[in-house]
Amino acid sequence: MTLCFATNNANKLAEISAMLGDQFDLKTLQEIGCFEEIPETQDTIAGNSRQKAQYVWEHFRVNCFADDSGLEVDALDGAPGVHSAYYGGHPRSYERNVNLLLTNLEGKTDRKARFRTVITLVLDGQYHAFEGVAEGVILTEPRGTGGFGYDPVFQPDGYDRTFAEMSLDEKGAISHRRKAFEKLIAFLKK
Ligand code: ITT
Repeated sequence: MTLCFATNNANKLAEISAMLGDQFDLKTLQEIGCFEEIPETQDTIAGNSRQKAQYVWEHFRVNCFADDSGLEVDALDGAPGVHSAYYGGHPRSYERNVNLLLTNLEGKTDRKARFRTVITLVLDGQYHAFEGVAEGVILTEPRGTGGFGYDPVFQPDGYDRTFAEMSLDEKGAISHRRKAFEKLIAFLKK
């Protein structure tokens, strides 16, 4: 079956094609002729993931899936959430995002947070959503150099290291994205 993954992120594409195996003919956006920037204007992570998948289906009539992720912090009423990528302003900067997060959490004792990924799959016009969550806490200062984004300040529950202090494989085994992808793959292989 031909399936497009609506992302321009090469790391995500490599990871998912390894998980999918050769049962699926995975196409990039470029391979289906989509060179434009796909709008992400919804106010939820689930909404944005659906908007991206719907865009590809409606403009190209290709079965596809799209993901969207973000960090939700309890003491900030779920922020940065859908705004995770540009929390610290434009152009996007992981460092500014982390600094603003730590500033906004100064003096707060509730440090609970989670990364959430939602994947939307469109198969012949039918929509299916798959969610993955990684629960943890936000530290008071960054630790580690691996990963990306908020990884240096996010310590998953049950660990005494941040995502940025883990190897790619270690983070990959417990990440929000992995959990959502596993649900997608179980559904596709059914
Ligand atoms: P796309 O091009 O595929 O949209 P992206 O970098 O915008 O890639 P996401 O939509 O998946 O990535 O995530 C939005 C933001 O949430 C991202 O820029 C990070 O700041 C943060 N984020 C998501 N997953 C993360 C992770 O595993 N570790 C740290 N930060 C993460």
